[in-house]
Amino acid sequence: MMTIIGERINMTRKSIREKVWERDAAFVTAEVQRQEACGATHIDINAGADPAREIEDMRWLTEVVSSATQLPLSFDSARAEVLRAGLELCNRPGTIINSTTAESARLADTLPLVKEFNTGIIALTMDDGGMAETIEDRQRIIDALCARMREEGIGLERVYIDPLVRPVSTNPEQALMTIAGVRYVKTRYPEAHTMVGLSNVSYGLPSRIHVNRAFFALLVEAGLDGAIIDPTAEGMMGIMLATRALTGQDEFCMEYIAAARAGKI
Ligand code: THG
Repeated sequence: MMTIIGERINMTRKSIREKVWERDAAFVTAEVQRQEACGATHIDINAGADPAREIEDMRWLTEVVSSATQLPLSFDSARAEVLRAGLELCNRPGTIINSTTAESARLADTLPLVKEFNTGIIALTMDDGGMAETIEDRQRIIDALCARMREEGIGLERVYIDPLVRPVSTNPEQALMTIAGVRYVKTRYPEAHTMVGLSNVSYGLPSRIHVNRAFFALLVEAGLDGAIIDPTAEGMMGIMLATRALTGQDEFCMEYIAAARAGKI
């Protein structure tokens, strides 16, 4: 099964930000339950609108989201104290820390949390030199991340490598390089997982949903096994499940059929 992290509880979205600051629990609850009904396996929480309020917003969101669903959460922040605030309130089996990078300060902050709370961890292909640009950058950073996780005793089955999705409108090679990153993880570190924040790919383009869906299909063919998406977006779960069936990743189309019967697609 694919890991599908529902991305809608993200305070960089204006509509969510306003509702959270109004402490509108009913609105947030409905957003969570809609994502779950469409097949999310995790709910991402990103409270990163105002750094001065991020901890208290993360606490409030964690309480509301964890009351709305039994799904495990994905705590989305670059700040360890914010991640800790969420983890102290809800740490179900399957919980994911989103995210760390290969930057030395970020690893030093987040890996102790991964061990203390026994969570999964999403690791972005960035290091002290910045964001990975080329395929070689991505491979080098993936190697460094996996080596560090092993040294720390963090099994790669808990690690989700995110080879960074960049807008295809700014560089025509970016989408292909993300796909190559997924293939590299799958061949070189088969126990590890892969994860992408899919919608960045269509940033700056009109009718973004087509680009998102096509990219999802290509990534799934390459072996992607996790994605941060809006599972309520038209056709997203359908194209993922269809691509898995068509590429031998869903024996007898069991997952496809189950999702259709459950009204998810
Ligand atoms: N990798 C990892 N985590 C991530 C990302 C990633 N977390 C954040 C982000 N990228 C994925 N989450 C979202 C959440 C919401 C939106 C996009 C990505 C979103 N965007 C709309 C847009 O881009 O136009 C609308 C914004 C709005 O409503 O204001 O909704 O890559 N590990």
